[in-house]
Amino acid sequence: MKTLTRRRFGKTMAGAAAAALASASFPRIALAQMPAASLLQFPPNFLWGCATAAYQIEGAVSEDGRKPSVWDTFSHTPGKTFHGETGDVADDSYHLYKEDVQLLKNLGVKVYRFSISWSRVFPDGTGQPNQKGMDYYQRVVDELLKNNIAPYITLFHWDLPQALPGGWQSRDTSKAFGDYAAYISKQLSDRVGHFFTTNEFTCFTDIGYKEGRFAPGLKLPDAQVNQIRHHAVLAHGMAVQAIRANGKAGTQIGLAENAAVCVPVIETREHIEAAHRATREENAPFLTAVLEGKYTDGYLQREGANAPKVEAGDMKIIGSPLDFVGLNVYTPEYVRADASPVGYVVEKRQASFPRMASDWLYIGPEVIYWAVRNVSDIWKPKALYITENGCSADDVITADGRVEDTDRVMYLRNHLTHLHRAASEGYPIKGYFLWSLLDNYEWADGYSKRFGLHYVDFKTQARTPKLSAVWYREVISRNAVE
Ligand code: PNW
Repeated sequence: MKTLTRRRFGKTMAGAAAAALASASFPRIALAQMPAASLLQFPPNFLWGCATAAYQIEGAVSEDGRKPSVWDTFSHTPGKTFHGETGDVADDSYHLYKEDVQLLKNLGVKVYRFSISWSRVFPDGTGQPNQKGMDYYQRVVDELLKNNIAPYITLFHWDLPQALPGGWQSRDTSKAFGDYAAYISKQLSDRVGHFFTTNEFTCFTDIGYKEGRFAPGLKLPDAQVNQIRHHAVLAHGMAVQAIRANGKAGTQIGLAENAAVCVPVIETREHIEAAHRATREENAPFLTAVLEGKYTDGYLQREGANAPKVEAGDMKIIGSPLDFVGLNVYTPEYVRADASPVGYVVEKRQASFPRMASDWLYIGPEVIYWAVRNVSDIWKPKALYITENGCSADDVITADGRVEDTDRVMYLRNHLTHLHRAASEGYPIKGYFLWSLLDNYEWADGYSKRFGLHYVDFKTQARTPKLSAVWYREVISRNAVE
């Protein structure tokens, strides 16, 4: 009964959201009035999009045969998340997905990145697929295609099936991930052209198994953490091979990684070279391993006896060639050249360094330029996407339903200005996925941090476009940032 009410209300409100977006309350300036030269034009066919993830938006955690993931278990463990909040309902996108596709359509995006909940499709992680779970993603894909939005699918955005013994501590999980990837690519690659294997290695390895702030909430010693990291990159590689073997020919495969982005303190040759060295070393267990098919000598020396145990053939699997690299870009690391053996130093952040509403979200818009440039210069990927960028803000909704998030617009505008620089210098940047389409379950921060272009009232599920949604629609329609 409660769900029905919420659903009906949500439906009405998605219509209302479209009306608000189109209404005179945010007057549009006629494009003819804008001197074209004042706009930073993106390349033709640049792909503008939004991103979300399953556990953060779907809710319906025990519907149609879904079984728990480690995030269900973790969020239901007292003391682990803000006010004990869980993803049980989240944005109820499991039921409201059609309305959410309309939000995307109203923005004018061409691409949408979302993730599949592994335990919806394989409730036990392996074994028999759950048809009803798979049907949901078929419906989402159909709805997107009907609205001319290309689906870009993430296979794993942290919600590991709880049933898998040992989680990422077990090498069998890597194999299970490959099998799951094979099944999904068989089911969807006729209509889905792009797959991301994993999202952000550190967040489900280090933060989950070493710091304990994310699921499964463990604090294991370094040797075990390094082995977990190895299983994670191995899983990625196994999935790449599984999709190549089972997906339609030409399916594009990559990953979405929040690589450490090393920004040279000053744009001079010595600091740029230091930033390149730092990029390889700071990402050694993850992106560097994936793009080079080996662990750096520096990483192996630093870890010594704690280094991962690598079986014959693993590194080749991990280094399987990719069609593109996806980068989730948030916070810069400022790097300077140094005479030490590694040849660089990562600067400490001053207390006054500006940040957005999440305490880790420091603002340095040039981060997005250097993310693209460092990765391109070092590894020369065929194509790059920004798979996430965006920010939390202390949004306030007025009585008449307006969210004037000028701080988020400032954040986004500045980042896109620096992304424009990367595109205009010829780096192969194909698209940008803004995090996020709508406010959602922000992991351990629960619902206390809002990243959406649409404000969500979590009691009613009403979605309201913020000023940033109106702004992003302008960016997309002009293919330019001001
Ligand atoms: C990413 N940090 O997570 C994730 O891919 C999203 O699911 C998430 O909602 C978004 O960014 C915003 O947080 C991160 O502590 C979470 O540095 C934490 C950190 C970085 C990224």
